[in-house]
Amino acid sequence: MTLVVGILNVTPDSFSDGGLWEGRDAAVARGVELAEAGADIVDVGGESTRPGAQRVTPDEELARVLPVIGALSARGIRVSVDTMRGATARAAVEAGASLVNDVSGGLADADMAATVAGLDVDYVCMHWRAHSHVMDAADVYRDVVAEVRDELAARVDALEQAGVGRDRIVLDPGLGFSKVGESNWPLLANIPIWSAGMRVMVGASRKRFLGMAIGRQESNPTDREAATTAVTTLAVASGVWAVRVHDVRAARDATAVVAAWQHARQTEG
Ligand code: PMM
Repeated sequence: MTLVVGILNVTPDSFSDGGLWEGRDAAVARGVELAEAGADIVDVGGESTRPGAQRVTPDEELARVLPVIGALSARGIRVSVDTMRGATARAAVEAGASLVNDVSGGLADADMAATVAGLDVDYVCMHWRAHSHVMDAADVYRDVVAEVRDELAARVDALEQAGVGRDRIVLDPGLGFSKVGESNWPLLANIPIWSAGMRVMVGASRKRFLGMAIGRQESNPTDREAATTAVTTLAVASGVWAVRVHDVRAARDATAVVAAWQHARQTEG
């Protein structure tokens, strides 16, 4: 059964929920709400990666995420940390996180791979080419599926060399990261080609390319919720390990529908 990962950005500037859960108490309450709505994991991030975003300092990132991770873990909620920094990943795991979600796949911090190798946790290795303030310019592909497959394979090699077990790694196509519009769809439509049999996480929730596909490019991110659920449904039907979403209840409903559909399937003859 596909896991539902609920998004909790403790940031002033994330594209959909930025500024909503900035204070510790508001963030913890939101994390509890996500878990009660059915999130298997709550993904806590302290640094926005929206197109154009600037980096936050390591201290600021830690101050945002650690108290929230500690409080949610203490309530028995499974937490992941959304960070590109090895030091933040280590501190988050010490505070209770059991999954490291690195949108840079280890490229932003040379210490990330060795850090994760020393921690007893799973690691989401996302496809990434450049930091957010320049990533749209890196949306240049001859064959996006082959290039993402090869670039992810290189990251998996580097992680394995640093001591991260292959069975610990989850691959993510990095929808919206160095992929503005059309580049995203071949990755969704061809998951088996680039994922090499490894576990997959998909993070399409409310992103720009969905606005473009439904003909409402300039719309508010929350207006992309039905499109998000459509992608969730198709991703779950294709067997992904996890979907990362803002609206946990909608994703839970989609996973239940796919399960009912697949359960009723008859074999021919
Ligand atoms: N997207 C965002 C942030 N973190 N992590 C993973 N693994 N995959 C994603 O697609 C992803 C991510 C974009 O920002 P958001 O937190 O505002 O959705």
